[in-house]
Amino acid sequence: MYTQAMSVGPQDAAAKVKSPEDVAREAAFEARIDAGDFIEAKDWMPEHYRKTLVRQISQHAHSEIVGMLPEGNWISRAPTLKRKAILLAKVQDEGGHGLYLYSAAETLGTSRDQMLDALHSGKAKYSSIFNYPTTSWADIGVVGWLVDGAAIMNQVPLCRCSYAPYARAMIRVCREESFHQRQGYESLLVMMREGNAAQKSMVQDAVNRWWWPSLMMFGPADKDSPNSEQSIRWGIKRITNDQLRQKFVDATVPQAELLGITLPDPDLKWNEARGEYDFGAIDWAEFWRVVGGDGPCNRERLAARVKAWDDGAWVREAALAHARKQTIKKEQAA
Ligand code: FAQ
Repeated sequence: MYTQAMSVGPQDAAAKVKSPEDVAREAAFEARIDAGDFIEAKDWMPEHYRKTLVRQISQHAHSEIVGMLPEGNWISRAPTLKRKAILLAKVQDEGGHGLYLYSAAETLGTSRDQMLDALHSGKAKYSSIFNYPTTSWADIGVVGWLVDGAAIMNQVPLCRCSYAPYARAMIRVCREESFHQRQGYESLLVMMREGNAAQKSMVQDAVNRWWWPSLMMFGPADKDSPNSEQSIRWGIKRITNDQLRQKFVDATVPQAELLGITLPDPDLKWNEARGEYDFGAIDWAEFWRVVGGDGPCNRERLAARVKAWDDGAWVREAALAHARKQTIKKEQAA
């Protein structure tokens, strides 16, 4: 007997026919998820679970790699040796995060070349936030404070993602992101407490430009998020986009007060009844425009990644030739 399966996703309108074995395997999988089990790479999993993870983890990896560009822009212009060393280490950490995440995605059967092809051809997404320019040194502090702050808020729950290789990668990523957030905040504190009027206004200007894009990082409102319901059901995402955004606002407002800057939202106010901050409407048209490829730096970011890939071809070829030579040597010695 064959059963009609439920739709496998928003994009797969046509129902697929499943064998009785698949139905039984899927029921066992769902029972494991309900019991809070973690899924390993060798375990059976529904195709849509696999695809959802490859999509999310590879987009996350791309975000880390593309995210190196706005900050890399300031390495040669950092104001002191100390700030330069911190920024260098941070950008290098982001590269490392990309590599752990590509490795986690590869355990699902998609090769790194396939993922990078999707990035370079513009098929794959990466976080909207990295399509905004870093126009002053204060942007670097604000990226650490707000962008890494939003990233941690989103990523701590991913340490409990039901797919174990992703969850394990996220533990290390979160430890490093938390250092990143603190160094950003500390550099802003120094500018606000010891800086002159021009430096303070540079911080305020950076906050004005980065606040709303940071709130957009959490993704569309829950009602407009096609993937959330299934991802929450499967324990891939543990907390919804809107809940995480609210937690971020609630955590960030007191930090802004301590810094002595104003967040650019006239509707931002404490709601005593709900025990959280109310905040103004997000410009979702801007968000979708940037996600769709028409943000301030989309073309520049993609071109930089494609160029880096092309320029690195000789390194990959040399590494492969070396690996081949080592294998031949080992075979001859055996
Ligand atoms: N930008 O149904 P949902 C970092 C897309 S790492 C672009 O809600 P989902 C570290 C989404 O992909 C920052 N696209 O989707 C760092 C989907 O399109 P698709 C990255 C976005 O997956 C700091 C569609 O909209 N973090 O910052 C965005 O359930 C400093 C519908 O959305 C991660 O990737 C967006 N902001 O939830 C590095 C964390 N939001 O794929 C350097 C892992 C949504 O169906 C310097 N990812 N979309 O065509 C996640 O938690 C989730 O994937 C969400 C989106 C929450 C991002």
